[in-house]
Amino acid sequence: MKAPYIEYPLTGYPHRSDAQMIDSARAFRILMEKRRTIRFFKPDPIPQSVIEDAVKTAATAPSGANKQPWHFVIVTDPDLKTKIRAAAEEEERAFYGGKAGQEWLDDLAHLGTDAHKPFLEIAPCLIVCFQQNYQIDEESGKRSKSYYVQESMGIACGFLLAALHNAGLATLTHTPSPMGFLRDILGRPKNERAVMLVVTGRPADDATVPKLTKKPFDQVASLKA
Ligand code: IYR
Repeated sequence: MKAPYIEYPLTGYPHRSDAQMIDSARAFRILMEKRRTIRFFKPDPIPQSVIEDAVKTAATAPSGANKQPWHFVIVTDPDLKTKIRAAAEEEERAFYGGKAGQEWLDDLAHLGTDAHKPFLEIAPCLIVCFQQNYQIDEESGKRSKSYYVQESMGIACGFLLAALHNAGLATLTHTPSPMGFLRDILGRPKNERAVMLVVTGRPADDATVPKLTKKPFDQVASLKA
């Protein structure tokens, strides 16, 4: 059944002049250009409300038929982090030991990454992002479909990274493969699959990042005016 349509300005987002738009688009670009994937974290805890606000931001993402096919597990428990690190490093040893194949390993060489993942224990918070391949109604147990799950998840995870960065936190998108162990360790249902583990916290004072460049605008976009 069609939902009632409500007036968009009533939902709170103001109409903007061109000048305001130009300023805020530039300010946001400059903010986002400062984001880097960080692998060195301070162990200091971060306020829970910061993480909750970032996850709430992620959950505002558009999704196929508004099914919101995601669940985020916020892990700060040290024992769980230790378990996750042990299981992730086991997968990563196989990956770096040859499972990835030579081309992939060659492509990663400039990042200097390996199977050693101390940040999974050091960082104060891990946000494990699960996609729901189908949904199970909590009350009736009835199964229903999700649509464009990968696309929806990608957008939600992008919002999450932007929100954490905006709050001043460093992030690392970690994707040990396969990630089946996360469902088991975190006790998630079988309709869910972990797609990304977002490690977050304050960056270590001596954190370093590889010197990388982003492609220029004319390589990533073309104008057909
Ligand atoms: N998951 C591994 C390997 C890895 C893969 C890609 I693609 C990267 O951009 C970085 C790392 C790891 O986290 O080390």
